[in-house]
Amino acid sequence: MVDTYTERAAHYTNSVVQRLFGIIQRKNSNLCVAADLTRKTALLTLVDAVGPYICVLKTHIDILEDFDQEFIRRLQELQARHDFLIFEDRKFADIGNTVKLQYTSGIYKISSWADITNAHPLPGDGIVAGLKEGGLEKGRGLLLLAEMSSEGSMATGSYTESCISMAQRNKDFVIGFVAGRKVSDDDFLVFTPGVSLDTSRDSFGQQYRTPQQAIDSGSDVIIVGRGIYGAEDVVVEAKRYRDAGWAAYLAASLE
Ligand code: 6AU
Repeated sequence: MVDTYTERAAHYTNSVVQRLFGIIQRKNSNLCVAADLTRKTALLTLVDAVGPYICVLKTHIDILEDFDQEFIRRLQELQARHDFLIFEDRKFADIGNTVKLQYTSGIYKISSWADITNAHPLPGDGIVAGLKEGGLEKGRGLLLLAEMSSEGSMATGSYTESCISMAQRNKDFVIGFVAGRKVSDDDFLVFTPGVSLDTSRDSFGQQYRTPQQAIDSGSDVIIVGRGIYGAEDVVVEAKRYRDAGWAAYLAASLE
């Protein structure tokens, strides 16, 4: 039997995690949609449609061709209307001083609107220290990429173990991992990409598992991109993935 989201909320100090568990319970959803669209109107239309069914919206802000600050304002309106967290999938990978600037400055000013972002542990603890300076006071949280869903990923074995140690040293800001399974006994969140009900891979080595397989491996939040935004009816698919993820969670918490 796994602990419920509500039971687990007590183990965390980071306010982002408290907010996330609250949303998951209110909406009965552990679904994160990866909204990998390149035009802001299309993206905002997608978010408005799937918003009621998700706990987290994941962005790749640098693929937007017509980004402006107005987009952020409208995204935040949708966030308030539909009650979800925003996860900017920036995958920072540089030294601390550089990532702090990339996180807080430039065109995107990610730390000013993204509740969660992520980073590769590759550069060592300095990457967390730099991002922490930009995000902790704003109440943000960080996920470390402990594993990747793509074929041939080098984030395995001792690399994954070092990533877990890095998270343990930085529990105030690191809220969990991007990974395919529960990689650590500590109560870190696990966000799992590479989830599809209909496909097992794409042409670039992306590897998919079902929501049930992901949750049974210890995932807390399933990330679905093309399975939802690539569908003819995004609402039907968002509901389908939300229901599949939630049913798998309920079954796991009763087992
Ligand atoms: O469902 P898809 O394959 O259309 O999209 C998966 C999403 C994409 C990737 O950039 C992201 O998940 N992703 C990540 C993340 C979230 O960090 C890590 C990884 O190992 N694999 C992966 O696909 O937006």
